Amino acid sequence: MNASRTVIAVLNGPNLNLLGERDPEVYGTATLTEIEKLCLETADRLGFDVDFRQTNHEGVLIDAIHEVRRTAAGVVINAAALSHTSVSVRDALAVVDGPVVEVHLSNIHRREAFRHHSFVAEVADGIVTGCGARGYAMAVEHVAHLAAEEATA
Ligand code: CA2
Repeated sequence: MNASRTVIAVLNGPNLNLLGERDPEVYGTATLTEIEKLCLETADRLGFDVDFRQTNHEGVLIDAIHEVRRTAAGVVINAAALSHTSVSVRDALAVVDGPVVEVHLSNIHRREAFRHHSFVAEVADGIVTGCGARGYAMAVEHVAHLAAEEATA
């Protein structure tokens, strides 16, 4: 495997820093720090490091995607509400070298109609939605699987 691509980037969008504070029936009780720990443990088991970030700003999220797009083994992204609105985030993800897996804590298809469409989904290799915090572990595992597959192809 290419040594410069052993980091999985886990990128989080607006308001996810508030997890654990409100709406546990929708988003569960885990805080973002607990989700980061889960990602680190999952990735570590599979031989990957994690670069875990959260921002409330669209441009900062796009800059983060640009920063990791050539160096990360793959990207797990919960763009939060930007998933449903941002063509810019979608376009940035479209030029990521490695696999991209979209994750949502809640099942976006069981919620309001405006959450049913995701621009991110159009450029994602996979989507995990409605599996709570565990969905992040599943997404990290799938990115690791796809990245390892790519490295041996
Ligand atoms: O289910 C998800 O993971 C979402 O990406 C979460 C976003 C929402 O806009 C998406 O439709 C689905 C919202 C994240 C905000 O999280 C909060 C957590 C606690 C309190 C307030 C907001």
